[in-house]
Amino acid sequence: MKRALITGITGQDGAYLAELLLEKGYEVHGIKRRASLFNTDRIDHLYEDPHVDNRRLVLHYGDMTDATNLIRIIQTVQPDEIYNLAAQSHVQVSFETPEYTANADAMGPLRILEAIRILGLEKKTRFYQASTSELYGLVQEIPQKETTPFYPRSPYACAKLYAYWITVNYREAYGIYGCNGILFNHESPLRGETFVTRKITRALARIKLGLQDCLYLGNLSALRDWGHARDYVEMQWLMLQQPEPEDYVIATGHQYSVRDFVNAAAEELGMKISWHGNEVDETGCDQNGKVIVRVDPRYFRPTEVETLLGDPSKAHQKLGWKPRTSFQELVAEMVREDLKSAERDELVKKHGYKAFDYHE
Ligand code: NDP
Ligand code: GDR
Repeated sequence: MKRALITGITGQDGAYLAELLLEKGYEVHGIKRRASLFNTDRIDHLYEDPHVDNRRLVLHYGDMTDATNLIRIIQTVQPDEIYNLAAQSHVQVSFETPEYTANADAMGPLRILEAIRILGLEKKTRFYQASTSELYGLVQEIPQKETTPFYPRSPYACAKLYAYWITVNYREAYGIYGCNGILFNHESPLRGETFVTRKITRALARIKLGLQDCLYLGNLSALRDWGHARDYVEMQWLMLQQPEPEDYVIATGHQYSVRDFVNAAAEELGMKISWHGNEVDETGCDQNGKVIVRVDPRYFRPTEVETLLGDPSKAHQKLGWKPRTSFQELVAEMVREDLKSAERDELVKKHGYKAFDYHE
């Protein structure tokens, strides 16, 4: 039985990847941060009682900022594959916490690669690094592929740039099987609520049911290549099954604006939005002329990534990978799930309880 270690197992990708690897018969170990709440919602359906023998899902407390902890876990688990998904993954937040972001997102992968060396696992343990289309930042070529030059535009992207190159360097210097998956934005019903897609589907579902009045957004014209996380974790696994380690772009090859995403989500809910004003004071009105979307400049970034569009030809040609979920299917699934949770909140409210109502 193969053994995998996933950092960031409580995140969106971690949950989908853990599910995939368990289906494939792996013993899956995950690193989870200590928090004041359980914070395992995304993997609760996979949870196994720690008192049961022969578990195939094991969680370890750990943190990307603690090298001793990472070495000890890797020594105990002796993994065949490490998927390094843990990161402070929010671009806007990285402007507020740049040093912590560098510690977790740049030094974290270095700590794991060093642990592999210190423990003499260079020939045993394969390493996947969650690299990102944010590396392209101020884009130098459209569409972006493996050979497109990088130009990072945030502390997050700068930290991920170090992580990308240290993975390449340890591959070349020490023969470690290390790969970078350069993944473009991927979403799902498990997406964190403060990323733009989930923020939109969650808010519109709540507006539809009268639980919220307005959705506040930043740059509506930003263009992204959005895929489904379920399709993308398959590629993370495939990358580690090849005879030679290589880096791959994972994307759909299709691009939409944030405004397009709002329109598509609204349409799923039977709403139609008309847009007025310009980019700093734009509003979106429903069929009755009520403003339900507003631009709030607090969500503008000090340096923005205006456009991203990936070329996944290498993944297709070498690994036979193609995304399965279309943009419309992705939006529909996210809206469907957020409508269900809005309906739960509506019920709770009807019975006199206060429903969760936090917006960011
Ligand atoms: P999430 O933000 O959903 O998950 C991040 C995970 O990392 C969570 O489990 C989080 O734990 C954990 N984590 C954060 N900081 C630490 C730390 N210091 N120590 C240990 N664990 C930590 O991200 P996604 O699942 O969306 O993304 C997975 C990876 O892929 C990330 O590295 C991200 O940067 C990268 N990426 C994502 C893309 C996307 O579109 N989703 C695209 C390209 C790259 P907790 O639950 O406790 O917060
Ligand atoms: P991104 O995702 O920065 O691409 O990083 P996000 O969904 O945060 O932003 C996408 C685009 O939408 C614009 N935007 C807003 N963004 C947020 N979060 N909130 C808003 O209200 C809002 N309004 C407009 C942003 O300015 C941006 O242009 C994600 C993360 O998952 C990274 O970890 C990953 O590396 C990249 O995708 C690829």
